[in-house]
Amino acid sequence: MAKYPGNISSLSNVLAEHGLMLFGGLELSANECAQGQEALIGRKALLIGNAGSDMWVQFSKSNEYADDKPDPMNRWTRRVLDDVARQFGGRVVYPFDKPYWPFQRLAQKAAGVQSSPLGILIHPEYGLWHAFRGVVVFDEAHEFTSQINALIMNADSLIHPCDTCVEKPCLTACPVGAFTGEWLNVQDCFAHLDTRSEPDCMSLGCRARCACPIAKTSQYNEAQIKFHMKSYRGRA
Ligand code: B12
Repeated sequence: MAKYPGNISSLSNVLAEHGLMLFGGLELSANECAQGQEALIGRKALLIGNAGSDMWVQFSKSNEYADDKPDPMNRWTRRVLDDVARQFGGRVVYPFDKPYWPFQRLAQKAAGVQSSPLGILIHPEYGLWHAFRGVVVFDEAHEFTSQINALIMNADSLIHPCDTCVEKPCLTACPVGAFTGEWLNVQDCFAHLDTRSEPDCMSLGCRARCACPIAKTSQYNEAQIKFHMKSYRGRA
């Protein structure tokens, strides 16, 4: 069996150099696999992502950020995580590759995150200010398998951060009421973004997401918010 450097903590340390973090581990079931990837059912995997602005600090210093080509963050992510996976002997699946892997379902199983009233998953420590960048999948025989078993969590014991939030300002902050409480009306949202009228969510960020009182200190910085709004609006 191949020997990889250290353990999952070493992998976390390498991720931290890029502002990335380990959100948790899981065993993939049919519910967490993309169509056509059923061969991976039963494999152990690690969910990688970012919270706050640590990743932004690293990404915004990269060639991809500056090279003026499409999808800089996806290209940066692929370069960094493919390299990490090479070092530790796994393969990465990405949230932006098609057919899409159900990252929100995957994250609920691996990371103890649950749906907010906005539909985006809310994390007990980082609130709405996190995202997922990849899942590293390992062979059955990989030495990390038993370590991942120890990371697998019991979803029954989770506290939902929104349970203590009585006012739910997220549901009333959108200037065009695009959140129905069940889903986001993307057309209404985009129509408002295109007017650039006040409040200008393109530069200030999604008013609903910013209204969330949980984990304000993890809120993305101004440049990061603008970057994500631009890439969100660019996807029709
Ligand atoms: C396509 C897509 C979109 C489309 C959704 C269209 C649709 N409903 O089909 C659009 C462009 C609208 C979108 C928007 C956003 N998205 Co989106 N999106 C995706 C993507 C790439 C694929 C979703 C998918 O089809 N999955 C496959 C199916 C089988 O899995 P599923 O879990 O059942 O997927 C459903 C949900 O994920 C849902 N969905 C996707 N995005 C969002 C966002 C919200 C708010 C809600 C309610 C649902 C939702 O649509 C899927 C199909 O019904 C995922 C990444 C991924 N691979 O999952 C990110 C993802 C779900 N999106 C994400 C984010 C953050 C957003 C934005 C906030 C973008 C931003 N600016 O940062 C916005 C939401 C805007 C807002 N104001 O809240 C994150 C969610 C993280 C989290 N904490 O939950 C993901 C996981 C990407 C990531 N790298 O982390 N998104």
